Amino acid sequence: MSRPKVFITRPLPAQAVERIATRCDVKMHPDDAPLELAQLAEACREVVGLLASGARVGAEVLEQALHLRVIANVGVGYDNVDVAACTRRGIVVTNTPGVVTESTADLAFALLTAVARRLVEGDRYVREGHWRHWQWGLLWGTDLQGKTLGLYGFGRIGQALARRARGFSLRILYYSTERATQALEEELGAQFVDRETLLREADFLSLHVPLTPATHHLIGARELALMKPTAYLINTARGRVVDEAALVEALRSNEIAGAGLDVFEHEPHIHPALLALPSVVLTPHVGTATSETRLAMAMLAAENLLAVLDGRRPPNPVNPELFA
Ligand code: 8YV
Repeated sequence: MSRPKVFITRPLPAQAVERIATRCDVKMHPDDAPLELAQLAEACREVVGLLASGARVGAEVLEQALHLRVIANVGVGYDNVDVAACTRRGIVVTNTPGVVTESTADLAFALLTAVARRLVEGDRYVREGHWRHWQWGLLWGTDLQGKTLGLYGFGRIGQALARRARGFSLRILYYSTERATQALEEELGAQFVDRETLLREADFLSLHVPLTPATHHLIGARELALMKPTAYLINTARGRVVDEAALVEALRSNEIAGAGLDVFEHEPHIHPALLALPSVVLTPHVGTATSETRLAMAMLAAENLLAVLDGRRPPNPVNPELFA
């Protein structure tokens, strides 16, 4: 019997590729860069399995991928895949929850401390040779102790951020469409509040929701206007959850104090005003970019892919209705 054909959209760790290659014929895009749509569609024509990392898999690709049985997305967010179309076609889509949690929460907390203590401004000040003598009034930031962290979304990553924040004596509020159990709220010292209270009371508002039609521009002019003028927005979720033009306006007019952003509305394009604002810390979508996490993501995606090709239920299906 011929071995199943699999395509991998960018070079992934050898361990994961070798694991798949034990059972499948593997082709892999050799560059750590996105494929053109037509290239991806062409590459998917004969395959039954696709390991998608940072690749947009929409109608154009699916139309040509007539043999495809599984798309194993290397990432927890799967807004890059047209899941509804896959479900209609019986194509299983999987993601990699769990393994991304701690590194993403680490980055969210790093952005939080970076904006609070003006880390990047300080670094630039030193490198550019402005430091002549110690100054009492130089680069004052804000304490974390006693401040309020507002978590918009309270899934795995939001909860992991709450764990970190506890150690820094932040007060923790959260809003989520689903309220956590009392036991978890007590364990994390997190209080459930309504959306408006969260926006009004947060000194640091951190976003932890997936991108869906319901969360597109969840944070816009109205929400930003409710926030404190001393508050910071932290986004390690998805750029399109925030109306970036409204954010720029809010920052320019001092409606909020600053932002720590790892994701952007039109990545890799960033609104030019954000680049010019010293109160904003920017990173290039690196929430999961650690050697440990990226390996774990690739291995989990490989397990998901192989499970489907073996006719088993994968650990992380995002369209589980296909197994009902
Ligand atoms: C990936 C991510 O970098 O897990 C996610 O949802 O955003 C990141 O881990 C992204 O999915 C690109 O592959």
